[in-house]
Amino acid sequence: MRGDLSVVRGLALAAALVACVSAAEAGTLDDVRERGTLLCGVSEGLRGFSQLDDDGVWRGFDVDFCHAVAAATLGDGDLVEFVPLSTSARFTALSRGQIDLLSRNSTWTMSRDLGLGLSFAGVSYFDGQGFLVRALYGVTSPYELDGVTVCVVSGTTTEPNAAAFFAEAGLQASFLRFDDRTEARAAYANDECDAYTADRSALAAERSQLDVPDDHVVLRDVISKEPLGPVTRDDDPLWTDLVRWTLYGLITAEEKGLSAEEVAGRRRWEAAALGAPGVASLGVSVVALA
Ligand SMILES: N[C@@H](CCC(=O)N[C@@H](CS)C(=O)NCC(=O)O)C(=O)O
Repeated sequence: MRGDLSVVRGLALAAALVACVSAAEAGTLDDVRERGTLLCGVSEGLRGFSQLDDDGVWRGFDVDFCHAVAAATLGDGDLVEFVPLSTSARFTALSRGQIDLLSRNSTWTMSRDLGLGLSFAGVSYFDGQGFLVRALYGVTSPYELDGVTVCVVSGTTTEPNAAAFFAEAGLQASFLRFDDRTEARAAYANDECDAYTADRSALAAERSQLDVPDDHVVLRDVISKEPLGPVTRDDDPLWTDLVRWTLYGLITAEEKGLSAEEVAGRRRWEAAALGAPGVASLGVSVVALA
């Protein structure tokens, strides 16, 4: 995944964005530049999204987005300080300015957007909520889950969604709530609950960490929309724009099949053609792609 998104590092759009934003006042951008690092909030460990590898390096989709924003703001994707945050701490940490950006499998909801003084810069991953159950039950749909106990992580969109689902379906269910995903997984593995509900991407990650993943299935039904994306504070729209256009730049680059190597090649070509490399010429390249 790091390889895929290493497009981030070469992404010339970053430079063009910064060139535009720096002409105006940009509080968070100034803070980031003054500090020399981006403080990026990520999950405490969710395989595929943000996880420390054996060498103590953060890896994953959300982590790579932090690298992209660091490239956009500081010209070096490595200048990131990762701040692992629990589900319940993530938005407060952002509001209090403990981080510059939250890149942590967070669902864009109306109540968060309007009620927390936060902005969602866009959607980086379209997720949806599902259920993980033991294969031996032979269950194929959540509509068969009557009278079950369900493990869930609190402080998420997950429990209210599941409660609404069971109520609408006329099914009985009780919840075992956990602050921490690893505790929820352990409880599920210990048979303390019949099902584990979360975003389906997270369920796939959790399933892969069970002793025998094949003994468990993620049901196909999706009971909610979970548009996940990076989050910023409402009070700095220029910073939000920068984050948003970094995201759009990555999406566009992927659409165009543009890799870091290609960007580097183009950069070398431009340097040779124009006599000097630089932000301005890189900006032209990317604008031409849009
Ligand atoms: N997308 C949902 C759920 C996000 C969430 O935090 N899920 C938990 C449960 S899998 C998680 O990712 N935990 C990661 C961790 O414990 O660090 C939301 O924004 O509320």
